[in-house]
Amino acid sequence: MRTALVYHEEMTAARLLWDDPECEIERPERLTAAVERLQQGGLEQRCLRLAAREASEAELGLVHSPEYVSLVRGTQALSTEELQALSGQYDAVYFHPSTFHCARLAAGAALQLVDAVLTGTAHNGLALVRPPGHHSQRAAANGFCVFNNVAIAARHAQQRHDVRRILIVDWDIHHGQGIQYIFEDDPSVLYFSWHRYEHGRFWPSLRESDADAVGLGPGRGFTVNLPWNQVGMGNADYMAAFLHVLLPVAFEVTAWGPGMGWWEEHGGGVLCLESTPPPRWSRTEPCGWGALSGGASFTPVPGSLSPVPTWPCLQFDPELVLISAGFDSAIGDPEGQMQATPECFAHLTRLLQVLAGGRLCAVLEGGYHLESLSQSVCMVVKALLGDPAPPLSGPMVPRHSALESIQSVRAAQAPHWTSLGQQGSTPTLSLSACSPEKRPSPVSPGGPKCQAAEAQPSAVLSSLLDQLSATPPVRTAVALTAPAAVPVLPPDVLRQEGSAPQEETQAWARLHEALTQDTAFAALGKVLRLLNGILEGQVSSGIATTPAAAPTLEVALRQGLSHGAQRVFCVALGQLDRPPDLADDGRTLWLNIRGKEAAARSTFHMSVPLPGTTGGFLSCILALVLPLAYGFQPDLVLLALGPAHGLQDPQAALLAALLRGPAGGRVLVLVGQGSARHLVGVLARVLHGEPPPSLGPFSMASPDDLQALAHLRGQLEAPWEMLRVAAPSGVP
Ligand code: X5A
Ligand code: ZN
Repeated sequence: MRTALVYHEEMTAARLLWDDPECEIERPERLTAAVERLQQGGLEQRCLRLAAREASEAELGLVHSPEYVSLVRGTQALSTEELQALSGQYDAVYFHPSTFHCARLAAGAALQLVDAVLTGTAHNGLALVRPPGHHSQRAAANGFCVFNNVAIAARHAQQRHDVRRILIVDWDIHHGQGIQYIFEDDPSVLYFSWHRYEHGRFWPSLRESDADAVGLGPGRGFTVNLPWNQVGMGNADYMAAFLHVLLPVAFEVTAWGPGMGWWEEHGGGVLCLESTPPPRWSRTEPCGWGALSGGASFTPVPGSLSPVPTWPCLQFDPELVLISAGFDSAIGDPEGQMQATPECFAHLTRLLQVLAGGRLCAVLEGGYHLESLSQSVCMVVKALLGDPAPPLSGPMVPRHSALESIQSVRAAQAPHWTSLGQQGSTPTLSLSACSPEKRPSPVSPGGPKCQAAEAQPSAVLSSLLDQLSATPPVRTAVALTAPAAVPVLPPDVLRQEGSAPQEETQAWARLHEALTQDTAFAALGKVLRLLNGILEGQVSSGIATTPAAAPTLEVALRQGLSHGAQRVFCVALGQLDRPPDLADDGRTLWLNIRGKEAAARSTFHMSVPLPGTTGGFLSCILALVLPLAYGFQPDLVLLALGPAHGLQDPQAALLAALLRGPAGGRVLVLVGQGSARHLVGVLARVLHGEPPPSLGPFSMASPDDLQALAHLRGQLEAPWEMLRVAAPSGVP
């Protein structure tokens, strides 16, 4: 895992030369503090260090007008008075004689990062830059931003590296209206931004920052705005935004849904198989998907052959992900006034790493609380390096106002993305067996509905220091039963040969007849040893094979609960039943993915059918598995692939990769015998931090699949509020 860190000390040269309370927060110390913290945490040394270069004027011209570039060039020779006068012509901008140089270094750093990642020199990386970029426009500086670093990098990637689809994730707390304007009619760049909005009262107070601004012309649906209408948004709100808005859209490969047209490529044309024209046609150049055939006036006739080859591609599925990584969205920041803790940014990064084969480039934007900024930067770098993300603290209950925002952006985008088609829950009777009153209360602080407490920035920030160093020495271990079934493994994955002590294994084997058999017994010994390594913090995650998946899973669960785990999340695929005599005490959350029925048997025991399509499986992960996992806040995840689990390798890999998130990276995967050894290798690589393999072309969730998920959500969203995609009606 090679992570590039692009930086240049000269970017600290620009500073405010006069009194301006609005601009004084954008200071050189922002960069020095972040870099120093990376060094102290031993993180900088693990990165591939690249010194930033200046972007050329031609490169700046990818986004900015020549007149504007000349104007900024001219500021190098201006007096302080002249600089101040010019700055006053823009909103929240200051110029310094070194601004032109710094801003060219900032854009150049973004370009170098993209070059390193797209040539394979690095897998991912971070550029620490100032001035920031996302507010700047074709011919205007704005909001401390001079050149639009991320937009320039996106255009450069498309022109120089033949990358077509780029996702820009703007998690800065301000709306990057500059990026939005540059790409608003371009379907090849999907721009997602959340921002403090307060119904338009917060800077820059633009109508086009609201959720109903979705892009223009062919770019409709490729601008996704999530306005926060209250301050105080926290980890649960940010995670919900990614799970319920950004990721479904980012993964979507086609917007064809029931009742829409369906085309197939046929030699020189496209055969229309069903009628009903889709809302938009295929992408235009330079995306390389073929020319438009007739635009919006083209009405398909079933059975007819259209004259120009096209391909239905309202899709996303990025080839590169750029993050406008501002940390004014983190706790303590005076601009954002939000509550998300630094480790949240490790989780957001982790979620994005499953896209685009892991080609992820983060470029600094805002972030004005030096301590919060530095820690958040460290968390992103740790995630990029593949280290486990520290568990999220605080109650995982999205705020009412956050759910209203999520609901409104899903509604605004639903015409463009089938995966957002399912709006709020279908009202269902809540679980009678486990109404909130009768439900056993789980061990604090995890589980449903623990009480919200306002996090104190200083306390949160200092406790995080320890976590920077608390990473297990072994990241991934593999324990195999049959030596013949040895998969190809990355070199630093540990091959665990040893077993738990004989007496310990024997004691547990008494639980089940099947565990006393030779190979099952041997496998159990290895599983116990591996699990103990995880529970004691020597190993982060592991995979073990076993011929007796069901009883071995039960032992692993019981051992986990009796050896320090407060809460264990079990995800069981295929024929694996929850042990009937397991206490339903809130310490185990058991999810079966198999069979026919979507059913919540209790708050802590549920099953969902394995969807028939990859798109359905994806929806199941994003809409159900991860919200439950993050809501439960387990300290151990057990993922078991039992007989007839039905998963393709890339699906299993995606699930395992994403399950590294919720429990501090502590995941044990049990693979039943009969699964190909290839699967073990694939799983080992993702647990080790490699990006999961591409899902390939796939069909979106069927209406039945989505119905099953909505049904479960209706049953479960009262206790598991991370499942909500809309604000509950009636309650303010
Ligand atoms: C990059 C960034 C904020 C400008 C705020 C002006 N700009 N009030 O965070
Ligand atoms: Zn900002």
